[in-house]
Amino acid sequence: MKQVIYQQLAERKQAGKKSFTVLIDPDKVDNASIDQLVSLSVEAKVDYFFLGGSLVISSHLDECIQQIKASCDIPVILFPGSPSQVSKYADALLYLSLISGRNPELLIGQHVISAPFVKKSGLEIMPTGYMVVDGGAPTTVSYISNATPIPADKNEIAMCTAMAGEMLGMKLIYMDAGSGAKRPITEHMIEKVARHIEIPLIIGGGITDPEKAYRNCKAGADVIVIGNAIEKDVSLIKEMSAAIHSSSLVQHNS
Ligand code: 1GP
Repeated sequence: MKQVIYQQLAERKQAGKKSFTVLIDPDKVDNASIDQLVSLSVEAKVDYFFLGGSLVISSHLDECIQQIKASCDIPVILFPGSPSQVSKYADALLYLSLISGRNPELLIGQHVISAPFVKKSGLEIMPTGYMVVDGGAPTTVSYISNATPIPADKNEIAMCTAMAGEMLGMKLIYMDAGSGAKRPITEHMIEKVARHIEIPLIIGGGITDPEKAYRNCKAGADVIVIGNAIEKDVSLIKEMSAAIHSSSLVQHNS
């Protein structure tokens, strides 16, 4: 199986380089906004695009990806809320298992149903332990997943969940307070988890200012995902990127 993007993520982690990911919700973009987003992202040296969401209503996922791929080299990684959000036009797929929840459908059930289709897609598959953390208000992901999020102050639960995910063979851990979370994940929790796993740690949900993104990286996040704040103000891309990359332990040239 392909491991090109994962290899790059792992190497970046090894080198202390932090990565910035812009989350694109296909429901919230059109041709013109994609063009603008892509050109600002190229300029700001965004590392990855995540595409998807807990609930996607529109049906232009393939077209969105093709439009992005036609105008830049930034890898497009699917972040699917359901198997219907798999597109062969992307570069890779976060193969998410909701390890913070106890809903068997999102731990393994939907994977079984979609396995032949996912395999046939030819996408690079990245097994990802997905952990939803309470962000202060119900988010789409917490409602749709029908699973209790990890309480925001239970750092040990987060740590043990991430450790279990890594030992089960997950290649990435993604801790998410949910899109538009009122309270993003604390640095204490990030630190606790980062100290106990060796695989790359992705953090997202409710990050709205560059200082918070910077602090998250310093606490141990390897990849920062931002969606909502950029939807509201696309010009934030530049500042966010600068903050995240400046937190790298080494010079960020790529
Ligand atoms: C949500 O982690 C992502 O799943 C990003 O969250 O939209 O709040 O930036 P925001």
